[in-house]
Amino acid sequence: MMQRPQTLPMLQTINHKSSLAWATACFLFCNMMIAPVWAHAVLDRQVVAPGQALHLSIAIGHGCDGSGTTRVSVTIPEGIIVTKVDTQERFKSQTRAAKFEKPWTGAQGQVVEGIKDITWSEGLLADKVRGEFGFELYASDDLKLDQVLSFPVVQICEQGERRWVEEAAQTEAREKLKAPAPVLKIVKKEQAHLDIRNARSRVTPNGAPVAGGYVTIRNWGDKADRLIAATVSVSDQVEIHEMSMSDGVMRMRALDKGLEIPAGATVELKTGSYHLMFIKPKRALSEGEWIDGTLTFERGGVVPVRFKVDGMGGNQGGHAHAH
Ligand SMILES: [Cu+2]
Repeated sequence: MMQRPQTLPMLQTINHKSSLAWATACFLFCNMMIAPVWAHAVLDRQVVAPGQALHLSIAIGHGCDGSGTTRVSVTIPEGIIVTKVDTQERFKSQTRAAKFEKPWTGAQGQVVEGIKDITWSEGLLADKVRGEFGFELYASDDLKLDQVLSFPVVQICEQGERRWVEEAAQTEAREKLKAPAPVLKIVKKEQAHLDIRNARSRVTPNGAPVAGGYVTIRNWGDKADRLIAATVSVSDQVEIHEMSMSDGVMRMRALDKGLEIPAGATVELKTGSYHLMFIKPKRALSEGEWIDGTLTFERGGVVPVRFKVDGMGGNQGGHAHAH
C-alpha cells in the first residue's frame, strides 16, 4: 500500500516533474506483462467500415498438438463480399459460392451471391510455423455499425483438427471461449484504421492513488493519428504517461500532447513504457472484472474500449490456456 500522506502532493506534481514516489507508484501499479494473442486462429484486422475494401489474413500460429496443418477453411459471414483469394505458397485454394441470405450492396451495386467459404488444402504447414491465409473483401454498405461478424475457421491437421468456431457477440464473453471464431467489427469510416486490442488493467487495492491501463493500438492508415485522451468509469481523470529509465531510476511523466500512433505502426501501452494512468480510482479493481472506458484520437474520435482487470501476476486469462 502507498503511504497516504504522499498521495496528494504526488498527484499535484504529476504534470510537472516526475518524482521517485511516482516512479514507485508506477512500479507497484503498472507492472504487468502482456502476452501476444497468437495462440488462436486470428485475423490481422479486427475492424472494417461499411463500404470499405480490405485485405484480410487469417494467421494460424500452430498445428494440432504437434502435428502439422494440412487444410484450413473459413466461412464468410453475410455482408462480406470476397473479391479475391491470395495465392498461398504451401496450399491450393478453393472457393464455394452460393446465394446470399439477402442481396447486399457491393462496390458496383446489388450482389445476390458470392463466396461463402474458402478452403486451402493439398499442403502442409509444420506445427511451429506460422501461416497466413489471405483474401480481399468488400464490406457491404448495408452492414450496421457495432455489428460483430464471425469468420469460423476449421483447421485440419495430419492428426486431429482444431475448430475455431465458437461465437459470442461481446468481447467479455468471447474471452472466455476456448476456441473463438475470429471476428471483424463494423465501425465508422473514420475509425477503421484503428485496431485496438488487449485493453487491460490490474488488480488495485481500495484507496490506491493510481491504477494502470494498458492497450495495444495499431494504425493501419496512411496518416498518423494521436491518442489525445482517455476516460474510464472508475476514475474521474485519466492521463497518458510515459515511463523511462534515467540515471538508474524509473521515472514517468504525463504526455500533455498525447501519444502519436504513426501510420502503419503498432504502439503498445505496457509496463515500463507508455501507459494510461487512472488517477485516484474510486474503488478497488478486482481480478476478472471489466471496466468501461474510451480512447479519444485526433482523427478517429472517441472509441469505446473495455479494460479487463488481470491478477497481480498479470496472467493473461483467456489467452493462457492454449499452451
Ligand atoms: Cu504512470
